[in-house]
Amino acid sequence: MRIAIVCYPTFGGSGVVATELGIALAKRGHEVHFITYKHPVRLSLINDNIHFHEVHVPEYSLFHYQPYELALSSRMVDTIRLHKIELLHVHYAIPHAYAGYMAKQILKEEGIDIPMVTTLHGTDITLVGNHPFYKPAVTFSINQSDIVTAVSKNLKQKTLEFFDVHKKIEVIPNFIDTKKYSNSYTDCQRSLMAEDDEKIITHISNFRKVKHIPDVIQIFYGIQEKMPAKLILVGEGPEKEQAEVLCDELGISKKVIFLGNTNEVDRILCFSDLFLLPSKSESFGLAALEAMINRTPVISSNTGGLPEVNIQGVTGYLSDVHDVQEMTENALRILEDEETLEKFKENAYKEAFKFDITQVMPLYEAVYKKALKQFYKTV
Ligand code: GMT
Repeated sequence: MRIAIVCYPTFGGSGVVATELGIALAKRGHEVHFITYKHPVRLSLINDNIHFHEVHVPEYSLFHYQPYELALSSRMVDTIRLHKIELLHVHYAIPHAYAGYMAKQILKEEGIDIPMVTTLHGTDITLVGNHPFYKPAVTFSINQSDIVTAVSKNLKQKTLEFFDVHKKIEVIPNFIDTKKYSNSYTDCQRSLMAEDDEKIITHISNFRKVKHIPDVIQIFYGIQEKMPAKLILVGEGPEKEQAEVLCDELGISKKVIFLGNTNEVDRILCFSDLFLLPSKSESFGLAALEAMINRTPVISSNTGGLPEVNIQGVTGYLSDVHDVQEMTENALRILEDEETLEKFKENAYKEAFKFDITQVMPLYEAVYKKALKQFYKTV
C-alpha cells in the first residue's frame, strides 16, 4: 500500500507514534511518505520504502500569520498525485485533518479520491481543539475523515463528549517496539549521573503547563528529604526556566539535572528508578510507557488515558491531579524498599508488553484495509 503520513515532527508523543508507525509499515513492505515541515526527530531514512516531503511556507511580510495549512494541503496534493498515494493518515485533527480535507477536495476536481484516516492524540481534543475558536473546524474535520482513531478509550469518550461527532471512533492504543529493548543497555553509565546510593528519578516532557512541572519538582523535593536522590529532567519547553528558578528556591539545584532534548531517552530511562508524570491532562502518556519498558515504575496523575497504561499498585501509583503529597508518599513507598522497587520494575516491564507493536500494528493495518474497502465501494 502507498501511504502518506502527516504528523508533527517534534519531540511530542504524536510525532513519535506517527514516525514509529511509518517505519514499521515500511518494514512490512508498504511505501510510506512523510509530509511535514521538518524531518521527524525519530525518523531515519534507512529504508527505501520511506520518503520524506518537507512543507515549505514562504515568509511574506504582508501576512501576520504565515498560511501553513495552505502550504500543507498543497504539499499533500502534489505528493498524492505524484506518488499515487492510496491512503492518507493524518495524526492530529489540528490542522492536519483540516488540511487533509482540503487536499482531498482539490484532488477530487482531478478525479483522484483517496480515504483519509485521522488519529486523535489528545491536545487536539482536550486542550486546544475544543476551544470555541477551533471547535467548528475540528468537528467538521473529524466528521469528514473516512476513519477516526483515538489513542485511548478515555480520548474516544472525551471526543464524543466535547464534539458533535457522528463518526465511529476506533481505539488503537499507542505502542512500543519491545524488541528494541530486549537487550537492555549494558552500558547504562548510571555513575555519570548519580552516586551509587542515590535513587534516580526522571521526568520527560515538552515542559508545557499541562505537564505540571512544579509538581514534579515538589514530589522530588519530598523524596530527597528522605533519601539520597537525583532528578533528571529531559526536554525543552516554556516551563523550563521557571522550573530552574523553583529548584534554586528550594535549594535542590545541585540534585537536579536539566538535560534538554535528547534522542537517547532509553539510555536515561534504563538507569532510572522512578518516572514522574503528574500531568493535568494526558490522553495516553507515551512517556510513561517508554519508562515502563525500561523497567521504570511510574508515579502519575489519574487523568485521561493514564489509568489505561499505568496500573495502580502494580506498575506504579496514580493520584488525583495536584495531589503532590500522595504522589510523594507513593514514590517513597516504592523507593524505600529494594524488594518492592524490584517488584514494581518487573511489573512495569511486563505490563509494557501489552502495547507491543506486534499487537497494535495489525489494528492499524485492519483500519487501512477497512478504509480502502469502505471507500472504494462508495466512490
Ligand atoms: O503532551 C505531549 O507530550 C505531546 C502530545 C503530542 O501532541 O505529541 O502528546 C499527546 O499525544 C501522545 C501520543 O499519542 C500521548 O501519549 C500524550 O498523552 C498526548 N498528550 C496529551 O494528551 C497532553
